[in-house]
Amino acid sequence: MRLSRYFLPVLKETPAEAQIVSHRLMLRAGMIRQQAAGIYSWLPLGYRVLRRIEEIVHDEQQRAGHIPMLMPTLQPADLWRESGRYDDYGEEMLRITDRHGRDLLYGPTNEEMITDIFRAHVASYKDLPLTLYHIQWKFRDEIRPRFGVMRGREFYMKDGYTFDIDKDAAVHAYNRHMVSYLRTYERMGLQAIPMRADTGPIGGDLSHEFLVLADTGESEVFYDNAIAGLTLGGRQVNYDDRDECAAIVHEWTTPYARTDETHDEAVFAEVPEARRESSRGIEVGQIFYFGTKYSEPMGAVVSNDRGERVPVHMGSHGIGVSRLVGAIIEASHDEKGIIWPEGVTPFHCGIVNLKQGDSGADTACEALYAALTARGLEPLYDDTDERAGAKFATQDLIGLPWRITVGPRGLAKGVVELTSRRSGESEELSPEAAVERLAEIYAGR
Ligand code: P5A
Repeated sequence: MRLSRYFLPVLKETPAEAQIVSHRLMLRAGMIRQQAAGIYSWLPLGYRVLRRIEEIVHDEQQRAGHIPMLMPTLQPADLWRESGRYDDYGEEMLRITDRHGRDLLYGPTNEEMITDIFRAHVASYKDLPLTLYHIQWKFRDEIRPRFGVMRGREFYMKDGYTFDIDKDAAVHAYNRHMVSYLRTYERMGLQAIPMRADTGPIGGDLSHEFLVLADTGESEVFYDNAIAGLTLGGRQVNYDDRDECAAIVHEWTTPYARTDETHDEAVFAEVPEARRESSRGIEVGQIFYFGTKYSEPMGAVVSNDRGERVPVHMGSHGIGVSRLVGAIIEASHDEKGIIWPEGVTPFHCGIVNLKQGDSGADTACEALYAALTARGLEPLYDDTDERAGAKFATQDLIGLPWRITVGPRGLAKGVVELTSRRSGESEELSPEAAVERLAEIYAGR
C-alpha cells in the first residue's frame, strides 16, 4: 500500500476522552472512530488488525476441529423465552420491535440460537461430538462503555458451542478449547493466563477466563508466578487425544491463578510468598461448561447408544476479537506508539523514502516494494512529501514491527537501513538482503 493513496487519518493531538493508552493510540493512529457511546467504525488500519486477529482465531479453531458458520445479529425473543433468559438478562439486552410488533433482540451471545439449530438437525449420539462456532458482532448495552474497543457496546466475538453425549466428552471439549485458546493468544504475541471464573448469566459451574496482565485491566488478579513462564511454543497437539489435552490443562491450571471474583486468600497463602503476585488483567476470553442448562428446557435431546433420549451436554467458549486489538496494544507499546507483534501487524513493514522525488531513492523504493510484494509481504510505503522526522513519527505511532529507510546517502553505498520497532536497533544492508531478512522473519506466519 502506498501511503499517498491510503486513508490513515492520524491525529497529532492526544484525544482528551481516552483514559487508557490503547484507546489513545487507536484514535491517534487513525484505527477507529467513535460513532456513539461504545460503538465504533473500524478505519482501514484498525480493520486490518481486526482481520488479522480474526484469521488467527479461525485458523486455530479449525486446527482443533471446530466448524465455522454464521448466525445473524438479530434474534427472535421467543428463543430466549424458552431458556428463561429473556427476562433474566436484564438491561444489557437491546430489545427491538419490528413493524409487525414482533420482539427481537440484538444478540449478546448465541446459546439459544445454536441450541435451536442443533435440536432441528441432530437426533443421534452418532453425530456427536460437534463444535460449531462463528465470529459475529454482539451488542451488550453496558452501563459504562469505556476504554474504546475494550468495553464496547457493539463488539466482535468468536463464540463456539460444543455438543457432547455426556459430561466426560464435554469436559474434553472444554479442555480442547483451553489448549486451542492458549495457542491462539501465543500466536498474537500475548500471554493469556487461564483463571478460575464465575459463570454469570451464561451459567454452569466450570469456567475459566483468560487474562492478559496489564495495569489498565479491569479485573484484579492473583497468581502464582510459576504460571507466568509457561508457553506452548511449537508443541504439536493432537486435539482428539483426551489425555494429552487434559495434561496441558492440568499444567496450566495447577498453579494458583484467580480473579477477584473467585480469589481465596487461604488457598493463595499456600503458594510460597516469593511466588505470590497480584496485579490487574484484561479478560480476552472465557470458556464455560454448563451441561444441560439450555438443552433441557429447549428440548435438545439425542438418542444414546442404548436408544434412550437424553439432553445433550453443552459448553460455550468466547474470544473477545475486537477487545484483543486494545489488549495487544496495552501489552505492547512505548511512549512513541504501538509496537505490533509480527503475528497481527497491519502491514509487515514500512518503507520510508527520505527523499521523495529523488529519482534514485524513488526507484529503489519502488523496487523494494515490488520485491517484498513478490515474497507475499505487504509493505506500507510512505511515498508522501512529509519531512523525514514526520515520517518516522508516523511509523513509530502506527507500530509496524520493521521499517526500511531508503535515502540517497545509503544508496550511494548500496545499502538501506532495516530498523526494529521493538528494539530500535538498525542495520545497514543491501536492499536484497533486507527483503530476504523480512521474508525469513515472516516465514510461516
Ligand atoms: C462464551 C461464548 C460468553 O458470552 N457465550 C458465548 C459466552 N462469554 S463472555 O465472557 O461473556 O464473552 C466472551 C468474551 O467477549 C469479550 N467481551 C467484550 N469485548 C468488548 N466489549 C465488551 N463489552 C465485551 N463483553 C465481553 C471478552 O473478551 C469476553 O471474554
